[in-house]
Amino acid sequence: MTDRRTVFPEGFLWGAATAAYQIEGAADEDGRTPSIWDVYSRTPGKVLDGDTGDVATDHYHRWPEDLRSMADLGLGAYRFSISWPRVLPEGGPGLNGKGVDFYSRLVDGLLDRGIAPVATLYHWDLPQGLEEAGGWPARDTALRFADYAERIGAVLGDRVHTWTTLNEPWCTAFLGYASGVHAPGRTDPAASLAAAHHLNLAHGLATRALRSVVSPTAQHSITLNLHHVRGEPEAARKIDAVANRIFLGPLLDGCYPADLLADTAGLTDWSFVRDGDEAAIAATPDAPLDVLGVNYYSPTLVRMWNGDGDGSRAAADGHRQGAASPWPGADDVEFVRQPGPYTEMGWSIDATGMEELLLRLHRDHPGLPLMITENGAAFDDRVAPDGHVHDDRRIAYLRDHLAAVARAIAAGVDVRGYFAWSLLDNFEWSYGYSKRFGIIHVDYATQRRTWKDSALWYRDVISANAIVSEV
Ligand code: PNW
Repeated sequence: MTDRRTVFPEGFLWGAATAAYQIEGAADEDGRTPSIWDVYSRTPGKVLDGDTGDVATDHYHRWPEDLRSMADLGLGAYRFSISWPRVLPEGGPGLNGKGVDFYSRLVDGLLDRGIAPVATLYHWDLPQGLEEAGGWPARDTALRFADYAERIGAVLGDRVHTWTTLNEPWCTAFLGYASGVHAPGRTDPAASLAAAHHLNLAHGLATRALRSVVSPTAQHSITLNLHHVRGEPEAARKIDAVANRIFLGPLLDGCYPADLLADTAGLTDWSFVRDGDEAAIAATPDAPLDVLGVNYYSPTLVRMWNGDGDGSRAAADGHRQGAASPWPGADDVEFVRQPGPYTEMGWSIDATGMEELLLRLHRDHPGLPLMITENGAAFDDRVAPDGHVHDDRRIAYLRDHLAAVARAIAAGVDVRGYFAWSLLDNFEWSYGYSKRFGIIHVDYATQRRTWKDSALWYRDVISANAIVSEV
């Protein structure tokens, strides 16, 4: 038997990702004040089974054990997020020492083990008070975010390898303010478009504020959940506009796409975009986007609504049935159920979508370094009687998607790294603890961690810097 190896470039960054509210718990400890997710998850009927992030995986207390797992996996990088209301509690005088210490110890622990800290400033946990003052549809939230970025940058900026301003602003704007299946649960399409703009502005202001205080060698980024859209050209164009180009346009081309403005003209006149905003958002030579983070799980298939389809009109695969649409301006687009196999989320498994997405980004934005900041799958994992978790389908998913990354790299796309979502099973937002994305299993009754077979497999990939298959 011989080995066939798909080798990755030297220095390719192998990582795993998490987010603060999904793993930390300790929701009311050491001065942390509520975020919109605390309020939303504690509201009956919002999250499956009434689950909340109050305890989650208790990572706030168990981080030394989790750090040992990261080291044993051989991770080159760890992507985590900083909880805004933990480090800047509501009504406080400024930075909360205890909250900052938690991240400071984590960062030092990562560096001691040779793991690069990749910090995201916003993975959806807006301080509740800022929501009550208007939330992301209000311009002031962007200014407050830049202030938060500058303060935390000033204390961690000498040690963090990569700064990511926002995780998936599409989810924040459209699941949070249009379909309402994420916190804060508002269903106002016009407000969701204002939120998208203020998220873009928040990125632009914060990334510049950060640059003024952090190490000049730090990398700066944003992470988008770009949709790889297939199907009828007009339907695909509309979804591409309101899913992808609403963020890529101002960031990389310096303006919002004209077709997006036309598609949404019945909802808003976009007067929340003020003179100078697009320049404040755009990546420029003095404030470049050093790397674009891309989260990919599944492709999207669309067609124009004809009234009798079996797909769900303006509600994507895997979205809660009966919820409002997260697609302002695209009510006439229908989302078509795709061929299986599917993950436990109901998301179609198709690695070619990731390869095509990477090629498209390379074509549209040549020279832009990319990083897969999330990729993974939820399956119904159980600890077997032999004490192991035999998650062969996750291994196949990760292997096929890594092979897709390797093909894109071979075709000339500059992909710098890959982060598995997620290091640990965790609080999967409106699905609570019912969906397990981890490569490490968590028994929530005991908080016991068990490496799944996929973690053992990933450790071998990392140490070989290659996918090895027996042929
Ligand atoms: C991402 N959608 O969320 C997030 O960054 C993670 O926090 C999350 O756990 C992971 O993917 C798995 O869901 C998404 O409905 C949530 O299109 C929803 C969607 C996309 C991404």
